[in-house]
Amino acid sequence: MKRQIIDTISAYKTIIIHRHVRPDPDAYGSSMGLKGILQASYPDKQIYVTGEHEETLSFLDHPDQVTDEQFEGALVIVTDTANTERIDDQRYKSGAFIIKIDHHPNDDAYGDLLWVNTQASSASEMIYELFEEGKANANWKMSDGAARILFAGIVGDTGRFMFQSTSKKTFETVADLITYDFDRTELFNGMYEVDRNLLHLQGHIYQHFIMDENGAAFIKLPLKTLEEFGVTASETSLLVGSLGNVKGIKAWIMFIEEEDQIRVRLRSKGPIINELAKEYNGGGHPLASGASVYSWDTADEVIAKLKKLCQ
Ligand SMILES: [Mn+2]
Repeated sequence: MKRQIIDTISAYKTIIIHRHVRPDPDAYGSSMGLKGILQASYPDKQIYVTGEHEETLSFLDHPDQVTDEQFEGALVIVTDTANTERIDDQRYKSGAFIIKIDHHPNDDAYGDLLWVNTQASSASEMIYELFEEGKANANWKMSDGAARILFAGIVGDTGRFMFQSTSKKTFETVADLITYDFDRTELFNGMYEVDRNLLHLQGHIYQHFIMDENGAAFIKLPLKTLEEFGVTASETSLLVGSLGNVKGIKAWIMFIEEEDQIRVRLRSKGPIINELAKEYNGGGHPLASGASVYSWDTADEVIAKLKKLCQ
């Protein structure tokens, strides 16, 4: 499969790389890392990364402006994106040939050529594997910038190597990547420095969350609290994981009041919570879900059900 991808790449003059909407470091890492490798390896080809820029990832890189005309006859490569609805820039359809490179379950098997490896820690790790094949067979070259952004993608998707998906291969990959010239300290600062007001709110969450003897916990963040700390409802998504550090916690909910609803963010270390999310206008993964309620009374109902799940 990797050989076929490399042969296909070598046959096209213009290559446009896509990734998923609301990008994370792995989305940027896999798409822009591949772009860097291809630019270094094929100076005569036109290589672009499309999609909307995410401001919080400015320290990594920026996508390109791609015109409709440039899609004509182009090879489209989509990385890190499980299904077509989530592809950023729906013009992917107007490419001449589509390659999917991803590490999520292949429920939506789109594309003319697919390489899906659910064992890979990240799409960035797969791009490095593709590079190794290209290096051996097609004289592919790595750039320092590509190594930097692939490293960021792997660090992001493995939660700094803490998640189960981190393998021997992951460590071998980053062992190679750090031999290139980039500043890891600067990179980690970009990834993990947090605005002061958000940290103050995190302190508030640690001080005021409520947990029962079975490890069911919650925190309510009404509008006035968000205003007091100068944090927007969407920014609070960065804090949902914080309570995971609490000793003995099993599952938790962060309630965030918005103008027209109360957003319910559920997380778990064991009890399955997406069924509960589904009961309240939501859904998601078994251990990470979201829902919406429209009163604090209903919020209390969700808390009661979470407590049952943790018994
Ligand atoms: Mn990913």
